[in-house]
Amino acid sequence: MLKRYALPYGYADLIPFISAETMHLHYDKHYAGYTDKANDELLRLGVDADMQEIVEKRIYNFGGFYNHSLFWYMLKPTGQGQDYPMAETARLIERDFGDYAHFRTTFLDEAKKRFGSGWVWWVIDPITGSTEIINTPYQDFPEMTDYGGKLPLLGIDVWEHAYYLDYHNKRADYVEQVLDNLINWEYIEERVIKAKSLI
Ligand code: MN3
Repeated sequence: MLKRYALPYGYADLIPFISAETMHLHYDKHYAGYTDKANDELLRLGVDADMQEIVEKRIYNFGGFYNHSLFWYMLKPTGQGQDYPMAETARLIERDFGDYAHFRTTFLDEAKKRFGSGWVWWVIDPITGSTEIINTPYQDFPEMTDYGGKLPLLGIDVWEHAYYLDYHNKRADYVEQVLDNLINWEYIEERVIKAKSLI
């Protein structure tokens, strides 16, 4: 059975960029919903079910569980930690985007390209090691073959439920505030180091 990952900070720790109300809705309602439905699927299919088949045919609930489980840890409480990429992350960004400013603009532009629900990701190709920014619809995730089997290094949820209470229809503002203020670059650095060790 899948268990919700504990929120690594309090519901109010992302204020003023994300309200406690949004966090309660997002973690208690939406994340719990994906987790419960994914567990219902597991129960219905039985323990002998082929995981590959489960995941491919039931992306929505399993993807919802997986994407959110990553997302909570990609964020840090307001005012804690650093607001810029650390050593290995910065090196990778400079190599593939020239500098952080260009990376940031590319990320924000990609968020605008995603019409409707989905996610924006900075991903690494596990074969070539090159990185890029992509968006995925609904609860799809970068490891899926449709997206070339990439590994997610950083992702932001751009579903309406992630920002509507705080930003109304101003999705670009939400993405910008999260990217500039709430990214847990220490955790992203760990993901970069781990991904590079697999290449
Ligand atoms: Mn969400």
